Formats: sequence, structure tokens, C-alpha cells
Amino acid sequence: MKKVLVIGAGGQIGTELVIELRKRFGNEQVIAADVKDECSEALKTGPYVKMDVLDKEFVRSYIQEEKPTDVYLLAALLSATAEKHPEFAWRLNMEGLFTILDLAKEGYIQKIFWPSSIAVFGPTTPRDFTPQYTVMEPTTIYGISKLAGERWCEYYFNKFGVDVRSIRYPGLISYTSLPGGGTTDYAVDIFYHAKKTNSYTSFLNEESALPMMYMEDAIRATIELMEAPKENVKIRSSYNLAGISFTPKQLGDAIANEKDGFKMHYAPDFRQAIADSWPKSIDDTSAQNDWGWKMKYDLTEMVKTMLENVDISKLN
Ligand code: AKB
Repeated sequence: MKKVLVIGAGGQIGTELVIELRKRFGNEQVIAADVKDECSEALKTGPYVKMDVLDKEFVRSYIQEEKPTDVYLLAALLSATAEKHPEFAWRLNMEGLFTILDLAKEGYIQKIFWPSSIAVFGPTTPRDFTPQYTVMEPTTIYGISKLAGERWCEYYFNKFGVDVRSIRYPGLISYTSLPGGGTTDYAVDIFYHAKKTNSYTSFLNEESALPMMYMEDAIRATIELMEAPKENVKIRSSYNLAGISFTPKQLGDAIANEKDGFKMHYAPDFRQAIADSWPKSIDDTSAQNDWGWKMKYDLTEMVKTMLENVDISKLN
């Protein structure tokens, strides 16, 4: 019987992932875990446990007791925040991964999902239609931790047969939970400001093309990869996922098509240098060929859905 544990369930991906997993496998089968004492309303439909992924003893004893079949390990510091707290980011992004990989190696977990990111690429990577296999010299702490994590995942698969699966997420766009501390966050913030003030000041310049993806597609990709037959999962580092590539200007124009008079302004900050080191677009042929990945949301549909659904009371 499937029993799923989602660590980092309170974050941008975690909240929507738990909701979808509970729809598919039943509320009681999906345990949400996060560092906060209490979970949000959205997660109250099933079990919740307070868990600090750095508390190795607690994580080990909880998993040994509960024996989840599948663990999604989402707890991490994203790119912009990680630059401000490099040592903590390295610890958080790596130590939790080792704890979970070791538990799987010891037979307590059957399958692991661990998220990687386009941040594994760097300024020496070809930036257009970035291939699955290419030069990888990330220059951010977050990117370095994700690349190291990918190598460890593949190592645990090759050496110990640990069934670990991963996606290099592009920037993720959603309205249920706010993103926290990423370089791609502008593409979510913009919708709140568009609704509230009909204008937005982007912290990336107008020409910064980055790959992005609507959350519903990202959640579907995650579950499709986790449910794919083992032999189809040929890449055990992490799969490229393309999503939709656009610049802040293109996103602003798409919003202006829906909202008369919407105005964009630009005030690039330290996140510009991070964006400049990342791919503009991604080649995800391997994901398409290996486990049948196909994206649904394009820019127009994503913009319409976001404008309809963002709740501006979430913006302080
Ligand atoms: C970030 O901007 O740090 C994340 C990512 C691309 O992994 N959204």
C-alpha cells in the first residue's frame, strides 16, 4: 500500500503536490511534513508532522516507524536566499538529502523524489535550448548544492540501487503559495501587483529570458516521473524540463493584453547576475522520450489562469 511523505510541504511546490497526491492516493496516505508548528488550511485535509530535516535523529526515527513507501524531499533554500546564507543553504540542501538517501539504502524507503533546478547550469553552459548533458559550472551556492545533490543521487542509484528520481525545475508559477527567495519569483509577484496596482517593477531587466513552468504542469511532471516504470527512468541525476521561456517584457506584454494600461518598470538588483548565468531555454527531449513528458500550459493560458486566481490579500 502506497504511503507518501512530503518533506517541505509548506512551500510553493509542497502545498500543491500534497493536494494532488491526496486526490490520487487518499488523504490519509499522504503525510505533509514541514518545519512550522502548524500547517496551512490547505494541508489540513490529512496528516501533518512538524519536521526539521536537519534533525537527523528525528527524521530517521519517524521514517523507520512510519515506513513511507515514497518520500518527496522538497525542503531547500532557493537561489536568492541561499546567496545571503551560504553555509546554512549548503547544510539544508545537502544534509537532508543524505539522511533520506541513507534511509532508502537501508531499505526503509522505496522511492525518493528530490528536486533539482536550472540553477545547476552556469555561465559556461550553452544558454539556448540547453541540452540534458552539457557543461555545468554553476556560480551560485544553490546551483552548486543542486549539482552536488544530482551527482549523489546518481551515485546512490548506481552503487546501492536507490530508486531516486529528479527534475531540474524551471521557475515555477503558481497562485496557491507564494514562492520564497528565488530568482524567478518576479514571474509570480508580477500577477499580484498587476491586480493590485496595474503596474510592476521587475528586479530583472526586460531582456532576461528564463525558462518557467505553470505549477499544474510541474506537479503533473513530478507525479508522472514518480509513477513511471523503473526501467523508463534512465537518468538518475535529474531530468531537464523545458516549460515556457519568456522575458519580463514578454510577460508584461501578455499581462497588458488582458489588463488595459498595465505598466512595467525595471530596477535590476543582485538577482540579475544570477539570471544572467542561467539558461534562456531548455531541451527536454530525454523527459519526453523516457517517460512521455508533455507540457500543457502556454504563456497566454498561464497568464489568464494566474490573473483569475491570485488573491491580492496575500500581498502585505
Ligand atoms: C529559483 O529561482 O531559485 C528557483 C529555481 C529556478 O530553482 N525558482
